Amino acid sequence: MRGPSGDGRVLGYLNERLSHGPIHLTLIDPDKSPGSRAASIAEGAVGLGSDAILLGGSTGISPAVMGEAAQAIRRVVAVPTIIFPEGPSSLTPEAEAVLFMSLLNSRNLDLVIRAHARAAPIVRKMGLEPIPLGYLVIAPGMRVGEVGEVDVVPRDDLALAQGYALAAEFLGMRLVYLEAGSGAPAPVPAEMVRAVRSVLKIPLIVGGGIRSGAEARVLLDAGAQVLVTGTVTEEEGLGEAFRGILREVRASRGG
Ligand code: 1GP
Repeated sequence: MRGPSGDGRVLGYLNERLSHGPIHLTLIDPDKSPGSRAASIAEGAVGLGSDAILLGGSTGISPAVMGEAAQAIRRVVAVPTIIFPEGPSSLTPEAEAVLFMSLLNSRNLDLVIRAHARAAPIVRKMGLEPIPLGYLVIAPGMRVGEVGEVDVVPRDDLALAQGYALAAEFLGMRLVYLEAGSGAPAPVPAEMVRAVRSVLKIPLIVGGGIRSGAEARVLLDAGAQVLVTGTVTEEEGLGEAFRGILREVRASRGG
């Protein structure tokens, strides 16, 4: 289904939300939070102002587990449920869209483009909306840096991050994601976010290691347009840390 802008419905929704200011996506790992628990996190997060749900995170999530979580989430929230895939095996038609992402700085061609060739017919058959995204892993990279066989971008190599992000834009990708790695001890540096944002014309997602409103504020001030958090809700539920992050996103939207 195409939205009014010609984008798919979910990308159209994200872009419409982005036209009012920064947004927040809640990442839920259905292996850690299956079915009804995923749904209750999603319901609470959306109630606090999160703009969409990402499903993914660990390795080896079965389509059944993914599907059950997506179905449960879609019963309780109206915002899109988007797969944040580890590969073709984690796809389910129960979600609405999939981040169709190339791991730009992986040494493994499978993660740059080959797995995509296997996944694309499945995505089409399932009727999932593919959202073209350039995924760039910044040091320390954590687990995705290891399993993704990534040459991580050093935290002070702003030019390298800018180059990758621009290349993604020029290749027609619709979003760029700077990822420090789930559970990273610190988020992507603000200077890098600022540098990338200063050259990029497509929306910039920042995730990995965001655990407080203060950290969110620094990234938003640097120009992050989409913040992704996962660990904070897995570890602390919808408590003060998560609320603080959402408060900062809302404040940047002017309310
Ligand atoms: C991981 O960027 C996301 O892919 C979220 O990271 O789990 O550290 O919030 P956290």
